[in-house]
Amino acid sequence: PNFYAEISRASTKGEKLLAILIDPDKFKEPEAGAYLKRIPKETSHIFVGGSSVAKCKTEKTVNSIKKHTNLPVILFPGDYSQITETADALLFLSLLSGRNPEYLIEQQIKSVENLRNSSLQIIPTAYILIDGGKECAVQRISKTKPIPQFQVETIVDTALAGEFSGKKLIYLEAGSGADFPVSEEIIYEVKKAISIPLIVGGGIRSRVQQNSAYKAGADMIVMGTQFEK
Ligand code: 1GP
Repeated sequence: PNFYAEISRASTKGEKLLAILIDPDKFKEPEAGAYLKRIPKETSHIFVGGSSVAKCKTEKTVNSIKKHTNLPVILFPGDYSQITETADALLFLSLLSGRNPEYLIEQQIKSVENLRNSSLQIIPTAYILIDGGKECAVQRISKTKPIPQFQVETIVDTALAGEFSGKKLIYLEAGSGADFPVSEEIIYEVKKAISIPLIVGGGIRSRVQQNSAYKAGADMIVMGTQFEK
């Protein structure tokens, strides 16, 4: 299946998607079955990735997830070493909110060796880090600043610049474990401006937060921390 086409179709029809994020660094193989049984039944995708993951751990995690679920497994890598062929697709991220060339293009170039002969579906994704109230791992590792939530216009312009550059998805990220998620106003304004699917994640812990992000215009929500607990 073409995983991007499926996301895009859902977005056009107004169907809401839910991705559960699994960090290979925190993943425990013996608990995989029980964990995957407990995720919400409307889960549409499993995202796998983290900010600092030991080599090979991603592949082991993907393999073990695939033993327990048929949901598509999409890589959401913190760096190029987290790319593994055993997943279904790859969010090919560019951190457009930041001004660190390492996460704008260097990591992408380093990944080419692994992707050249790969059958992984590559989905160009504009990754936009927005202030979630505290320093998050993305900020720490990428050494970039998130965009403050009041700078709505900058966020919208960054998302549109991503779309104009050929990105197929916009991902608004408040950071894993954020104190507060991306505001409804930001989601609404970005969704209104773009014509590609919108992913929102970071600090979403409740049904109420989930539903308000959907209502504001998110096509897909990513939840990690809530289910790690
Ligand atoms: C982080 O958007 C994801 O990259 C999910 O964040 O862990 O806060 O759910 P949480």
